[in-house]
Amino acid sequence: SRRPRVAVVFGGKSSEHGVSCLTAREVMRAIDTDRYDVVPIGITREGRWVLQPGEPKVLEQGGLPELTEDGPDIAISNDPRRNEVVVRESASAPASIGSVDVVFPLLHGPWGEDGTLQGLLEIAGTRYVGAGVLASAVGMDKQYMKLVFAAEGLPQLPYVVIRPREWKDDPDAVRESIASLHYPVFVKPARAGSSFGGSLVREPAALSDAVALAQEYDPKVIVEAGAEGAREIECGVLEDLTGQARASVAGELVVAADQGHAFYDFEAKYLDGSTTLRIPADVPDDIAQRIRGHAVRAFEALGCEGLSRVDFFWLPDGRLVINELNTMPGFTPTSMFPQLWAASGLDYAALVERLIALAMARDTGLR
Ligand code: G1L
Repeated sequence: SRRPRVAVVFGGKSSEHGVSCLTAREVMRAIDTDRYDVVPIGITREGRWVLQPGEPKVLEQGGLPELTEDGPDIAISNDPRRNEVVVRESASAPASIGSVDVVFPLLHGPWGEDGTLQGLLEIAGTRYVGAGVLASAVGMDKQYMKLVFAAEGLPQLPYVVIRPREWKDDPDAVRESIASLHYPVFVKPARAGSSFGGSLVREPAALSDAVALAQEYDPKVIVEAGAEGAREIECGVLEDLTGQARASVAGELVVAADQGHAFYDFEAKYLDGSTTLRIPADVPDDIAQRIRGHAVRAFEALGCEGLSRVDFFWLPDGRLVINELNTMPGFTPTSMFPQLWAASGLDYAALVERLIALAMARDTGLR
């Protein structure tokens, strides 16, 4: 019997194009090619879908993984008898590269994790790794994510949503509700997909600039309580082969204090190496157990599939609150999610294998 074909889709129009290429390289390296055929599909920064020729490993230019724009364009067939990813060799006569059994979407932001790519794959009848349409869309929108957490009874910090009209018509009322969160606050685009457009606001005078910045990324803006002095603890959730959601050990993001960063600053967190992972997190057992329980509840409340990383704040006053859930967490071998599972006994290759197996076992057309 032929090997199942796994299409890895990566790159994309988002600011995390490069991260996505890097992640795709690692995922493709980890896929056991005795068991699966890998079909690399790149999405250019302009949004063109391009088949990546040759060995996935060739995908490298000047030390950094980069995708090739020279390959043939890709289109997804919506023929329900074929469910194929097809190559459009000329616009009028698409040529098939054969059917693809599973798509591994490694994309951030627009088209990637907001449910739209997932919807396209649903229509094509193609199985894919990770969250479906609804969970992806909810996981992308901080307002709706918080509504679902609240309905599930998960503890969280208060927040305020700012829509453009409210901000224009009655800024004083908006400012008043923000003041009740107590400064400092975080001001962020509601559907960010990354940390861009967010800022820490220490005083009311700095609010207008922060809202204007966030609105450049999303007209809907969310303001969150600042969680001063909180420790940030994260937990991985992964389905086992029976479809039961399981929690990893908890891990802590430790941001070096003395580097002059606004805390939870994007740069500190991802770019300059001043953040380290402490796995397992050095927290009391009952805190770790509550985190793991809440993580699974959050996963199920959103209707996630496959995997998620769930992030918490452990506050100086002892309260534990959920911050957010990420349906597409950082996924290089050194990222938090794979490291959490490595510490829980599942290495990177086994993780990738599990995700593909879960996707292959799914029904299509029944959601
Ligand atoms: F497909 C999975 F497994 F659901 C999946 C997809 C995407 C896991 C993790 C990611 N992450 C990324 O694609 C990214 C964080 C590299 C986006 Cl740029």
